[in-house]
This record gives sequence, structure tokens and C-alpha cells, in this order.
Amino acid sequence: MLTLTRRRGDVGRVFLAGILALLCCISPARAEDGHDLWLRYAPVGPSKVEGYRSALGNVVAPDRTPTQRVAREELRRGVAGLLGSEPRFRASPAGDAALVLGTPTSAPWLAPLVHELEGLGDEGYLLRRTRLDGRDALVVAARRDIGVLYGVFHLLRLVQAGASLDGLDVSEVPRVKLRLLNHWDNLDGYVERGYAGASLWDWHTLPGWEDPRYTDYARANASIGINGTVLNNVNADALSLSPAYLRKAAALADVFRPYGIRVYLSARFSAPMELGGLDTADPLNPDVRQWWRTKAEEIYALIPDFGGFLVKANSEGQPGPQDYGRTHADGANLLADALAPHGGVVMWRAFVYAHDVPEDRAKQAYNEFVGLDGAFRDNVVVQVKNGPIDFQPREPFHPLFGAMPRTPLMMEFQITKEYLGFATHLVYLGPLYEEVLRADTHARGPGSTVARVVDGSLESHALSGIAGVANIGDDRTWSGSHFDQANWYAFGRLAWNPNQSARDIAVDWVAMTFSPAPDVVAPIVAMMMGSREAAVDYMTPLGLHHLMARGHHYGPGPWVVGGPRADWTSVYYHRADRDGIGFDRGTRGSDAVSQYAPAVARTLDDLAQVPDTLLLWFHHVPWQHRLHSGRPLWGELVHRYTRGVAYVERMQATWEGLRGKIDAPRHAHVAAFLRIQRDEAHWWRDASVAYFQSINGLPLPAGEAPPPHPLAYYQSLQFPYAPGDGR
Ligand code: GCW
Repeated sequence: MLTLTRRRGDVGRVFLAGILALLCCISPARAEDGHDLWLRYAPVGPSKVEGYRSALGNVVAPDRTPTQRVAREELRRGVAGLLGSEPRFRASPAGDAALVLGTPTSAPWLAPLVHELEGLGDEGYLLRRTRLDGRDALVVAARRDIGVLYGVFHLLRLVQAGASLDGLDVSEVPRVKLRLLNHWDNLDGYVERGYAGASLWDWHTLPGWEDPRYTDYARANASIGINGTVLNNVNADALSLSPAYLRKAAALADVFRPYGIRVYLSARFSAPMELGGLDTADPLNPDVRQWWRTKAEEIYALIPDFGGFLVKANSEGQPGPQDYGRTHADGANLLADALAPHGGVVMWRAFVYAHDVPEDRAKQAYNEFVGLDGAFRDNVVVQVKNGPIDFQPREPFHPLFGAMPRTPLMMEFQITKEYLGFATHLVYLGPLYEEVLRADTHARGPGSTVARVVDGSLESHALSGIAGVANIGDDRTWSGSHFDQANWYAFGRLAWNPNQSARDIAVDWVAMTFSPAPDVVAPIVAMMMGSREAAVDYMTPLGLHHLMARGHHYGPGPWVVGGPRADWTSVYYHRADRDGIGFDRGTRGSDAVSQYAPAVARTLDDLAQVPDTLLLWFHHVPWQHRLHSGRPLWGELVHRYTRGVAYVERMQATWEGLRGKIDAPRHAHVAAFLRIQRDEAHWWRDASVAYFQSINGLPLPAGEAPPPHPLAYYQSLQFPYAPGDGR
């Protein structure tokens, strides 16, 4: 009996194994965990292999420098994965058609292109189907090795998307000089506002152990043109500048260098006291100035291409020049002078506000900085968040953009979704970035977009930059979820060229991350494109802002009141009472509108013209006020909360329809996160409706479901270990 059972079991197992093997072969998608990001290099369809092989099968690529070697290796990896066989590397393009990589110096066959390449700067590249020595060739050419690497990634992207290489003729030049990630990573491995696990940097084992993930991080960033990374939190620990930690940073810099990525550090303004034993950090004190000069020399001895410092000063408790009665310009210039001999830059943050200033918080950064225009050294960039408050689901563009013509202003976006549902909500940030970059400041008349301020073209600045607060950690997916990878990706692509379309970028990302099949790309892109607006709807519609729970910002907290400072409460921002809701920032209110150029200010100030999307940001409005939809404000508000939830339910249905077209593990992961998002979108809607109804006493509009719990229930929820909280 026993033997028989065992035999039956064996037969069963063999049968099961057979079925599984069969399923693996016929399954449209291999099982994946997302770790390969958009660089999966999954096989192209059989019908395409031959065509691509004739263009990419024979490669001529130099391998003398580290960057040449990584370009060559990336190409090898890509071709092997996509086409199923290794390319043949050859010494010269003689013979069959070839793919030729290089610069006119590293690949002499490209000499005829030398003049054309001149206009591409240090990082641009050319992809072209052409004839070299009378033979068909595909060239990836640039003035510098790094341009060639960028070109290789572009070429592989085209193949991943299934694009034709016939007649290829593309030239690309980045429009922005500094394209940086900002890591808010602490030295103990905790990531402030991080939802993707612990820091990728294992400071303890550095510099002895260089985790291979550091290389993959560099590959991923180079593939989207990111050329710098600030390793540590802006709430900085002075220890990052100590000799031991500088050696660790230098090890990372060594890994990143071949990929064109420079290392930067957040500098704590009081480091001369904490590390140097001085009794002041006054920027005009000669000992302090000497301390920073010596520190810069020490850093450059270890990291010859060190990028520079990022500084958060006199904001949220951080030390700064104002502690000594000096200005932000004095502080920035102190560091700029220390770095200048070595070619480093200072990115001085404008995220500055003080709770003891009885002024609308949205106005404070502008008030602090606008008068300092022209007072900064040439190697200083002022880094400005996209909006005047703090990375909310929607904000108007920051009024400093366009208001400091003599100072290069760098954009700071948040990629990590502190206020947008953490990693579990599917919110594609491409449309948010695009909305801000395309906004017209009118600083020099119509067409003075934020993108033109940031890329330096509006005022002809040599320095320009875009930074994104990273969403990267040690999670297998890198970003905490599969779809959050798209935000890292879109950030990089827009930093390269802020005029690109968020939709086009999403198309590329989906093709590379999931599949180029149109019946996969179209529904996913459609779902992504509306996802940010949906989050605005279920969290903070019509210009509401800063209504998240206190501290960790997880979930709704429109009732948050009291505590150490008014501008860290929700009631400060929504100002709801029995009669109406919204923050009056018009000319009769806080007058924040007047910080914008007159053409913009007029529109925002006028209740009839202000877009509904920013209504309650700029106006305090009666609950009965009619909106463009014809609904009264209260009806519109509830309508939008409900609409946001419904969108998430539609995303679930779309995703369900993709079952079988996406590999099972990733499909299940996304489906589970969408369920969390749906529940939390409901929670946001219900808690907000219950709260505002308790204030205005109005009945729910017809057809709207009442919140399932009383307000007190929502207010009682506590999440003491919600991730990412500042500490
Ligand atoms: O968005 C807020 C965050 C803080 C952060 C701060 C800043 C690094 O809640 O955690 O601190 O902004 O940007 O400095």
C-alpha cells in the first residue's frame, strides 16, 4: 500500500513537472521580480530577430577606457538578451555591415563626423544609419565616451520597444547640465521619506565591499541620463564629511565614475564646529572659511571629480548662516569659494520657512530669496521645490521660478511619494512633472516656461539643474513597487529634456518594463496617465493641500490641529468653517498671488479665471459657490473624492484584464498593491467627507454614499510605525 502510494506520488510529481515545464514554455511572460528594472532585455519577437541581428550582430567598439568598456558590455548584454545570441566584436568595420561605437578619437572611422559631433557637447550623441568606407553601418557616435554610453542605452531602448532601425538618424543633447538624484539616506541606513526599504548604501561595509547593486544602480541611472547623486540626507549628519565617511563615498564614486555619475554630499552647515572643534560656523569667520577650504582639498584628494555640496540651512531646525545674522547668500558663497578651485558647485536649497514668521508659509521662500538675486557666486545654484509648500499632489509652480533672473535655479522634484500614497499607490508622476515644467511664468512674456527657467535658456545661464528626491532602497524592486520605477525613469528622461511628453516616456517605460505588445502598452499607459489626477481627487481635490496625517503623512488628517507649529497643521491650510473653505492667497488675502508675474497673478486672483484645480489654494470660497461644472463647491468636492476612488477601481479592472500578459509574480504584486490603494482611496474619501461634513453640516449630494464610520473612528486611527517618518 505504502509503495503504491509512493509510486502514485512519483507519477503525480512527474506529471506536474511536465505540466509546469509546458506552461513555462507557452507562458507569454517569464516570471520576474522587477529587479532588472527597464533593462530586462527580454527577447524580441522571433519575426524581428533577423532584422535586428543584421544591424547589431557585428560590433566595432573600443575598450580602452572604463566607460568604453561599460558601453561595450552593456551592448553585449542587451544584444544577447534581446536577440538570443552574443554579438561578434571585431577590430574594424571592414567586411559585413557593422555597428560602430565610439568617438572620433576612439574609433577613427568616425572621423568624418567630427564637425557634426561638435554641436553635441560633452554628453550628446548621434545614432545614425550611414555608410562608412562604402559599407552599411549603424553608428553610435559622440565627442566623449559618456555620450557613446548614453547612445548605446538609447539604441537598446529602441530595440526593446520594437522600433525599426531603418534610416535611423537621431541626435540628442541634454538640455540640463546637472541631472541629479537626492538621497535622503541617513548614515544608519534609514531613509527619510523612503518606502523602498533601507538605504542602498551599506556604509558599514564600505569602502571594503562594493555591492554589485551599486553598479546596477549606476547602469540604471546612466540609461536615463542621470549624471550625479547626492548620497546623504539634506538633514545632514556632519559625519558624512569625516575622513572615514569620505573614503566610503570615494568608493561609491569609483563605482559610478565609468557611468558618468558624480558624487555629491549634503553638507551640514555647522560641520566646522562638530568636526573641526571651532566654536562658530559663522560664514564670515576666517577660521570657518579656512576649515571649509581644507575640507574641500581633502575631499578632492579622495574624489577628484567630486560634484559639490547640497545644503539645507535654516529650515526645519537645520543650522545655517542666519544663526549668525548672515544671509543665505553668505552661507552659499562660503562653500562656493571653498569648492571653486576644484570646479565644484553648491546647490543651496530654497525650502526655507519659519514658524515664528507670521506670514503665509507659501510666501516665505520667495520673500527670503528674491532679494538675494545676483548675490550668489557663479558656482551656486538655488534649488527650489516645484511648488511653494511641499511636494503636494498638486501645487502651483513655485513663484521663485522666473523671479530670480540673475541666479540659476534648479528644480527639486520628489520621486519618492511622501504625499502621494507611499509605494503602494500607483501614481505616475510624469504628468505632475510635465505640468510644472510646462507652466508659464510669464517672466519674460508668454512662453517663459518653468522648463526654460530650469534649463537655463530663459536667462542664458551656463549652470542648470534638476534634482529628484530618490525613491530607491534595498527592496528587490528598488523603488518599493513595480510602478514606482516609472517615476525614477520619467524623472531621468525629463531631466535630460524637460520638454518631453510624460505619455511618450510612459510608452517607452511600459514597453521595456512589461512588453512592447500594443495590447499591453495601451491599457497600462492609459491607466498611468490618469493616476496622478485620481490621487489628487481622492486626497486633496480642487487645490486643497497638506491634509495628510501628522508626521509620517500616511493617510488623511484634515483635522490635524495644535502641536508645535501652526504651519504643520491641516487646519492652517484648508481653513474650513461653516461658511466656506480654502486659503485666501488673493490680493485681499495673504497676497501670495502677487509673487507671480502680473499676467499669472491676475488669473490666479480672479475667482472666475483661476483654474478649478487650484481654486482652494488661492481662494476661500463659500460651500455654495458654483464651479465650472455647474455643481456647488460642496457637491463638486464630494464628486471628486468619489471619482478618485472609482478611477482606482477601474485601474484594478484594467490590471485584471492583463492577467496572462504580464508574468504572474509581478501581476500579483501590482494587483495586491492596487487593492491596498483602493482601500486607502476609500479611506481618504470617507474620512475627508466625514470631516468636512462635520464642519459645514451640509447633507451629502444625492447619490453619494455616506462614510461607513463616524468621524471619530477615522480620527482615532494611529500608525506609529508608518515608514519614512523624519527623525
Ligand atoms: O517634505 C518635507 C519632509 C521632510 C524633509 C523636508 C525637506 C528632508 O517632510 O522629511 O526633510 O521636506 O525637504 O527638507
